[in-house]
Amino acid sequence: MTKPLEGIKIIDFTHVQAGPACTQLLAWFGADVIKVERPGSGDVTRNQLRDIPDADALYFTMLNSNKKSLTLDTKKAEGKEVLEKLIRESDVLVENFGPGALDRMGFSWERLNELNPKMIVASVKGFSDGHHYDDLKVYENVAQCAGGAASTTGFWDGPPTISAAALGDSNTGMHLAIGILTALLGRDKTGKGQKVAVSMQDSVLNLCRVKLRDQQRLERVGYLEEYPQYPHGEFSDVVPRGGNAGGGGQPGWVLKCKGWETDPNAYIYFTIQGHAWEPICKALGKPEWINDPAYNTAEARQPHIFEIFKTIEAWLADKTKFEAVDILRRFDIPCAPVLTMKELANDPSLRASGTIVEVPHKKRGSYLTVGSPIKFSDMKPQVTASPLLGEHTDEVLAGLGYSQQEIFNLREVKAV
Ligand code: CAO
Repeated sequence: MTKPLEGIKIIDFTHVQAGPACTQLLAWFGADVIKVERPGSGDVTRNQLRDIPDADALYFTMLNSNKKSLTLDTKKAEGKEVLEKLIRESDVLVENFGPGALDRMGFSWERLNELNPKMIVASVKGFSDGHHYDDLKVYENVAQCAGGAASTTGFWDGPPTISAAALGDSNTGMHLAIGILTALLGRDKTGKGQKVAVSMQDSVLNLCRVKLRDQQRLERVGYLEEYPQYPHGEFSDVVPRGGNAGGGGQPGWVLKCKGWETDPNAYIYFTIQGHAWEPICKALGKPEWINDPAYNTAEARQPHIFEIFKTIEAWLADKTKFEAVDILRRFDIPCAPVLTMKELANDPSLRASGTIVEVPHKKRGSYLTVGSPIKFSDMKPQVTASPLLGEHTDEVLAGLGYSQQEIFNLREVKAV
């Protein structure tokens, strides 16, 4: 089956998570992704948090599947020459080095555009160009703080909190992938490449847009009725942390199920969606609440929402999270068990859909990874193992026209 991105050649000058997540996605969809890595060491994540001595760490393998690896010292003249050849033949270069690193290497946007005017140059940085923090190096949690996620996550009586989801890293990579695909479509029309830049701060903020909504509502009316602070608590002039409250106008909370005393994940998320009030009352065995004016509108429920949640918890006390959801789904109530990574790893539905996949690897044996979360009717992305360091160096160099002797010479000077 022909994959949609087949024929698109990508120089993957990325490392750690934000950039690699982007290029991995493009590789799944058929692009020829050549990861350029420093000889001898490669992407730092190959060594980070290793669970098997001498084998690439899962951090690396789970973000670099379906790629080729070319080792190249791009600070050496011989390495630069190879990179220039590759640039002339490629469609996209993706990088997420610290600010200014590519310029210092001699590959500014102007130079890249001169070498290949059709090439799309895609970058991730912590902050956007011209931002007063644009000289900063940034990792995930820094971005979550800078993008508004941390100040609005957690409980009101605790500190700002970081989400486990990679809002700063992989999320930024997904934004970049959209930018690259858009620029490729643009190139079809204009014949020209362009620079695509995404900052981690902007990408986090994009996912926090409902909190910016709340800031403006707060400034206008002085309170936010869907937050637990309403109506009994106090509001300041900034959006508070709302614990596990539902952010979209449907009250919700994480509720205890059978076994919560010993199992830290024996919980469900329960949402009281307006139109589901009647089925909720029926499910809970509380038909008298259906038409009671103290309960039958969202506004009426809010002052005693935690009393309602307590009643639901009493109903949940003899049900596991799975039993509870099996009952509630019959009443069309939006809810889900709080699933652990172990449960997700073994979930038969996720295995069947290709969202959790087992990938054979030359050195590690097989490992689990998250496959494409995007499903197509005409294509099922196949996940293949991440490359060993430099595994495709000879192949890529030969493809660029280098002879065996020239490749040997490049090795002699440690350029590859
Ligand atoms: N050959 C020779 N040199 C190479 C090379 C190669 N193949 N690949 C990289 N390098 C060099 C770069 O030229 C740069 O050198 P100089 O600093 O001397 O110019 C250096 O290696 C890499 O620098 P860096 O700033 O990218 O790396 P770091 O470990 O100091 O910082 C990070 C890491 C992630 C904080 C930084 O890259 C960054 O802020 N990136 C942008 C934001 C981002 O993507 N962050 C998310 C990372 S995922 O959590």
